[in-house]
Amino acid sequence: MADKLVADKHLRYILNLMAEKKKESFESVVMDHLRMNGAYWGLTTLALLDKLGSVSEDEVVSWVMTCQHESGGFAGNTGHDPHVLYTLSAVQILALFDKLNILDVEKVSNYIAGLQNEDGSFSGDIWGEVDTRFSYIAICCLSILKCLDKINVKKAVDYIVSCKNLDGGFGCSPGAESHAGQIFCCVGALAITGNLHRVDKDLLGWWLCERQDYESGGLNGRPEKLPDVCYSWWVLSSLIMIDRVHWIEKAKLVKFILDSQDMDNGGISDRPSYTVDIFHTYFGVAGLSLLEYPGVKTIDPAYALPVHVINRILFTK
Ligand code: GRG
Repeated sequence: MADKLVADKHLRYILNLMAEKKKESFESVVMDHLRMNGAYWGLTTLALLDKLGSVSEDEVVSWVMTCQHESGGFAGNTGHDPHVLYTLSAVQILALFDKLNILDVEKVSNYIAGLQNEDGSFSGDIWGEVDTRFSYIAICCLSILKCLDKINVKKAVDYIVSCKNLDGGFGCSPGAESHAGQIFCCVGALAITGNLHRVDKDLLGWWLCERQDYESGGLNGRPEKLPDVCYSWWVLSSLIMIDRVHWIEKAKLVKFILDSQDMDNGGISDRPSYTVDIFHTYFGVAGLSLLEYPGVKTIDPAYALPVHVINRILFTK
């Protein structure tokens, strides 16, 4: 049982994972193809703990740039293929370090805009898979780069709304089951584009607050599934964006996240007693940030970056 966030242990865990000597570890090897996402999860956790200064900015930024392709998109690692999933993480990492100025914004934004389809949806890369995750990524990325005018926002929004279900939630495509991860994407994209009035807030808020497991306090991603720390992010951020976060029991959720920490070696896992990983470490700390846990910096629920970073980007020229 844990009664506090062991921030120093999480810092050690993340720094070890990023260090060269750990490149052969199991977690490192299975993450090889999505290292860009892993870097975003680890670095944003550090930023929320006010420890971003513990890593070499030059090293990270130059590695990020080695992952960019001629098309303008970024890959998950050096020598891999580009995809919007990694392009958003690359842009977010540069934003964390206040280094967006080194980007060829024209090139990156053309890559993303070129993936919009006739019906307003977005493909993730040249191979064409369509998913509301990619709609969110395109909108979030282009908003950070101040290039939303490069896409047809109205069509993008109408497509997202076409993925809304009778239960108030959203799926990955029209008619697909509501899932908290996709709900974050759809609500986030609607928030960024000023279209939250197209969400049925009470209906969706009810579906989202029903994700809380009464016993453990943790949240799941859809009915009948196990609670998982990462939904502290996907569900809570959505509830905050639609102004219904007071519909869950915050103290119980804080306890669930704290109980999922590895108190000896740092890191946070899916749920108490499971094995930690960087994904759950990030979404656990990000969840605590949304829960206003003391000592954790505030994260923006739509952009998934610290509020001070978003303010720097959106409110400066
Ligand atoms: C910048 C935060 C951020 C996100 C970028 C990639 C993306 C946009 C969003 C992903 C949203 C999503 C679908 C999250 C869910 C991830 C997850 C834990 C899926 C597991 O699904 P199942 O079916 O698990 O394996 P359940 O919990 O339903 O049993």
